[in-house]
Amino acid sequence: MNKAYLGFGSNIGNGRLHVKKAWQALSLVPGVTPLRISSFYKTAPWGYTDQPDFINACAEIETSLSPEALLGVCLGIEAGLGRVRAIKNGPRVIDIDLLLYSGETRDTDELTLPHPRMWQRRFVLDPLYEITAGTPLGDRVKEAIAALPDE
Ligand code: PH2
Ligand code: MG
Ligand code: MG
Repeated sequence: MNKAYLGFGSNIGNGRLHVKKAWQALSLVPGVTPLRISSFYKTAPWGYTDQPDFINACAEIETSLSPEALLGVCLGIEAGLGRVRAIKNGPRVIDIDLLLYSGETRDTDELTLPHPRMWQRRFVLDPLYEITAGTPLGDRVKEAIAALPDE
């Protein structure tokens, strides 16, 4: 069994509902055991700023799926919830990012592990800290939060 961390984001329609639905859908996937999800954070858009605020959350799962298979599952759930890819970093019904997968690293066109931008994004680090505080990963997340520039 492998432990993986996922990041959720939504800023079209009812973001809380979309994150909840994505989490429910994941829990139904054979080979995925949901462990915990953070509370929901309302965050200002990073990158392309002319878009609505996001709802963000992070979750911890246990899985027997490979990182590539898990990514495929996440993309399938995004599509099932109606995600259409238009503008880079633009508005989305649901984004499910594979942040960390045990100690695995990847650097392919399909998948980069750990997620290349996670250590710089408060909208990832705050919810991730909530579910990892008191663990070695939580210590790394806390350090990364402390290193973020002031807003
Ligand atoms: N995701 C992005 C780009 N910008 N900003 C916030 N607040 N939350 C996100 O999840 C987010 C973003 C690309 O994935
Ligand atoms: Mg993302
Ligand atoms: Mg994504």
